Amino acid sequence: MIRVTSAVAIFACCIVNARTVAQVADASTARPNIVFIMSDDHGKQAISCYGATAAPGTITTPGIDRLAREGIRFDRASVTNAICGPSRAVMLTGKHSHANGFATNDQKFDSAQQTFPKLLRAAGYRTEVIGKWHLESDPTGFDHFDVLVGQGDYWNPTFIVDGTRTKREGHATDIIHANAIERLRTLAPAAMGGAPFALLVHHKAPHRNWMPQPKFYTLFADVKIPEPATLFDRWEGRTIASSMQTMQIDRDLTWEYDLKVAAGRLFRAADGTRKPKLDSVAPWMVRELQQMPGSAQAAFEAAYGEENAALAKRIESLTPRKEASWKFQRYAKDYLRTAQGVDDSVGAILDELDRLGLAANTIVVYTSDQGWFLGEHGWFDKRWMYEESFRMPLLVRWPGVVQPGVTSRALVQNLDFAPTFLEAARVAVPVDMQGKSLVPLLSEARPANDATFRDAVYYRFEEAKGPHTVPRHEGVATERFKLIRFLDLVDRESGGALIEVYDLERDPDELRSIGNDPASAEVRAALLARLEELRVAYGVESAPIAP
Ligand code: SGN
Ligand code: CA
Repeated sequence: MIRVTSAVAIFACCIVNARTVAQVADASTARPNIVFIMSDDHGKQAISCYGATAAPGTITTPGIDRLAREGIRFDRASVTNAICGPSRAVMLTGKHSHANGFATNDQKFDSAQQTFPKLLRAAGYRTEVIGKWHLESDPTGFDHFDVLVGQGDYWNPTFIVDGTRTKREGHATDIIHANAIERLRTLAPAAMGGAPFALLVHHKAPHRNWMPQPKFYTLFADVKIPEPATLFDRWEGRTIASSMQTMQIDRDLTWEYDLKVAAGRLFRAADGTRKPKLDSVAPWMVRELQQMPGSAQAAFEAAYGEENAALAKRIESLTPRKEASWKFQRYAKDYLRTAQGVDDSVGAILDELDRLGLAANTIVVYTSDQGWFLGEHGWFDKRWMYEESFRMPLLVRWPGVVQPGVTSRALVQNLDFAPTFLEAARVAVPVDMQGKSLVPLLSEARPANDATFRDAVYYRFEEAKGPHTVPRHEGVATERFKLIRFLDLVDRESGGALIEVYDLERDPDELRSIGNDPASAEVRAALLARLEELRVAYGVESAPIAP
């Protein structure tokens, strides 16, 4: 690791040549600023530089696309644990969940531990975080923090500003964005003078319950979002694991909270089959809707009222499949509308960096705390190691270092953020960090480094008792294959854990596990062996199962 050395000290040595001195002097005064923008639950299917596969040609995300044009787009980036708090803990520490101690959303992050913001701060960076935090303990290692309480509300949310609670009026995306701009303006003069900063901007959107800013209420009103081919998936060809979830669009979305339909008025309570799931709408869920200011409620009624009334007329005659299609449209549009606000924010942050003269010496990252199911396999939510939630968007712009418009298929993870930012800031990466710096993938030597960066990644989801009832699992993914082992589900035949194996080249949608195919026995054994190696390398406890 390169140490930041003052030009004066180097001159004193007299032995180095003039060119080296000039380079070091330049570099030492110009450590890059870092603007890390992370949203909550933004899948690549909803981003146009990734093809916007959910609705090609309909979804446009010019803000994020600009980062792809001017920087690098990672196509196979993945998380180590596809859930909010744990993903954030991994990002901060550069360690897997079991090593940083925060594996499920109901835990409390040990804020005394080492994080990259603390190390940057010790090295002279000014560090700040704004927006969603969701780690239960207050942020540490930041000169300034302004974060949402817990999940945070969309409307009139309460923030914790350097330890003090403050309720603000308005929509979370607007408030967090305005804060980001205000912080950039405040930080710019010192940064231009050579005092770098790291600003973490964490949007709440497009998290459930997908409440858009009113300016997006009518976006996509006249289009039909294509239904994913697997919207009515019943998970044949896989283990029973998929059927255990409660994240189905047809069954588990609630009328009021998720779909924003006044179900109480729509349905006859006496009708058993049509009875709204009112009992599953917790009071705090309803509160989110009630918190909407009057003007937003009026705009909402104007935009959604007619469609809701039309549904009310038809609902008795809708087949379950048609009802699911209706739910999908409402859900997908609200999700995309909410995500549009994030893209606007990204674009405006890039514009502001230009205006402030900071763009040339600032690394900008866009990512999400994990991916998302936008109807694929019939689901909303995340958690699974399946592609949609396992992969997240990742774009990095670093003028002068990253060549504009390149892409990478390297197996990078959110585990790698911490070492990357440290190396970029020329701070030594502690040996106990488990990620790898992405800096070698950002330079001109990238193509050669891509292939050798990492041959396999380790994944582990622990929150079996949380919402959506996804069973605990761990797994290994290589360039071509993926093995998922369900930790608490027993294979009756072998007596071992249930295992799924996918050939991502032949079966990119993961529709048929080849885990028990005799012809794939070698692949399965090799993946299990690699899984075991990774468990040892990362210090994962508990006995492995026999192959
Ligand atoms: C809440 C959501 C779930 C979501 C988890 C985790 N329910 O419980 O749908 O999976 O958060 O999300 S909701 O009623 O709040 O909408 S995470 O982003 O924090 O991991
Ligand atoms: Ca999330």
